[in-house]
Amino acid sequence: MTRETLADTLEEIALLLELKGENPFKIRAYRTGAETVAQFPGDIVALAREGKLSGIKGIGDALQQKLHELASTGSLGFYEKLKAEFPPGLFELFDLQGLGPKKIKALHETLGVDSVAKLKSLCESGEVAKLPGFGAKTAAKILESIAFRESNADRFRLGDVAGPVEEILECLRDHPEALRVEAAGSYRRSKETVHDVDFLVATSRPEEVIEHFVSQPWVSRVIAKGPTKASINLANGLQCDLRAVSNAEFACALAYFTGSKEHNVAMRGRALERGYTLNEYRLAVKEGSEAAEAPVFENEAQLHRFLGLDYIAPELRENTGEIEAAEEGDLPRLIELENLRGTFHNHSVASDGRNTLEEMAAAAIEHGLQYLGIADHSKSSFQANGLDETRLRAQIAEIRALNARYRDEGLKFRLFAGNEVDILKDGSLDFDDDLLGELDYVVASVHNAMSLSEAAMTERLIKAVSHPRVTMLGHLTGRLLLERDPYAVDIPAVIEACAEHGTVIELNCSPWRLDMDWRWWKHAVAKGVKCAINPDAHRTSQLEYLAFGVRLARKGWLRREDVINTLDLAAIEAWLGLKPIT
Ligand code: DGT
Ligand code: CA
Ligand code: ZN
Repeated sequence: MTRETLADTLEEIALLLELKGENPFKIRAYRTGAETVAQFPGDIVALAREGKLSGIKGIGDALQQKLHELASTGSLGFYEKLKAEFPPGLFELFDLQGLGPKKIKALHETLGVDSVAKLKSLCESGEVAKLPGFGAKTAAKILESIAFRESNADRFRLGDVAGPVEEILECLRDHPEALRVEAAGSYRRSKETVHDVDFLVATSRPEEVIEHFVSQPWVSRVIAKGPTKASINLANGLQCDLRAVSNAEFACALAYFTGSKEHNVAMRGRALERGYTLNEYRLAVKEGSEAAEAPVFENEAQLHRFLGLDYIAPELRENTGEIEAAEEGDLPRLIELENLRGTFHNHSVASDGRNTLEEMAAAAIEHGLQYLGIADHSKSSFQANGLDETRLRAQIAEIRALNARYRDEGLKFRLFAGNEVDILKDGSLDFDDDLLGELDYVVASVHNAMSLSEAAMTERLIKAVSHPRVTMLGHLTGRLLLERDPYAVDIPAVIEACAEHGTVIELNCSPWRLDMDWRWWKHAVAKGVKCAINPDAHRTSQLEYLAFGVRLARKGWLRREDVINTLDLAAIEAWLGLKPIT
């Protein structure tokens, strides 16, 4: 049980009570409770477990009971009962962009909307447009977000599949007849979204491993099962395929099923030029060719070498120049998670984060980081509880005091006082230059007015990244994977401006964003732009997002030296123009 689960549960209860039309005071009590739990300076989970919450302002008697039950048993009867009062389809509506609890409540009560399918047909028939507070424009917007959802219905974010995939890998590797097990396909290539996951096992007893695979508790449906392969669905709809091959076939099979298709086609062509055929099982001498017998490859590196190539990391296999580079010995040495020394874009309870500065710092230290940049929202992001000048100055002071304490404790760790400053519609920043100058660094991001024309948006971003106080540009395109398209913007022009002004571009590691897109990094680096790999963590556990960022950075051909937060504390202080804390 974590602080986040406690707070999230209270918040969800508030939402459901709102849908039920309960008394606003009761609803507010849950919201306040959620906030209090999130921001409480001590170990709130232990206090809840031990039933010692009395006297904490913001948590009334009724909530104390519920928090105690949740923390000590892991579930809450009241919450489960409440959820069961609603049709399960209703919860799908929460995922639609631009539909808040108030609108959902109105739709549910007046038109009986209890699923996305029903909402769609009522939008199409014009019923929704007639509702007070909706109108034709809103109905059209809803249809748009439903269409967007449908067009992505069969894709999954990397962040949503990574957990299950690692669990399945572990389970397959546990089988005594499984000699080698890997996940291949787009997952192994670290695509930001995947359609399905392709597992591969080397074994001499395929039936046994296949049986093991299809009989796990997480299998919600067996789509197909044969002697050497099987396909299943997980509860969330993700399809997982398992193929069994012999140990001798494993290297070629792994190369084939990792793809991409375009990469495979080029590799097959290369084999043919040398007198060999290459398929999903082996490299073989082409009929009529004089070429020497091909060996059995133990791993992909041997196969690549045999074809006259350096080993090509899976992330690079998109046929975008990796084969040519491997031939020339020109492949980049890709960045690794262990190379990161700190990170810059993180939130705290001061804006919309879940953890205090101290908790965030402790988590960063646990991750082996030497510095953590705090970049809470600025005042215009009022929906995210953005900080105004007074609160930001107080936070800067709080960070300075914490740093003094870390120094006194002999810790080699520093919090940097930054801010995620809103880029206003005209490209100006949310704070004046004096305040920006008091910060250690500045992340500038767009959070509103996203439907500007491409020309206006490009001008807006160029103006922001040209500002001398802006250190880095946050989530360049504003996309939310499978949810919201990137806004229209001329990316090369923005990269050009960043290069000219020495502004870093963020690779936002949130699995919803992974923005700037991996396809642009090679170009950005060629222009001399540096990358910052930032988790945009809103809670301590989200520092884990760094791993996704590194996967996508590798996909973008980034090396250690291209990423600014691989610099150690002393080097980054120098780079930011800051004096060490002594
Ligand atoms: P996904 O699942 O759409 O996210 O993307 P992938 O790349 O995982 O594609 P998938 O699952 O259809 O196939 C896995 C790999 O198998 C793919 O990356 C390359 C290989 N493959 C599949 N079909 C073909 C094909 O027609 N030709 C060649 N050369 N390779 C293929
Ligand atoms: Ca796949
Ligand atoms: Zn942001």
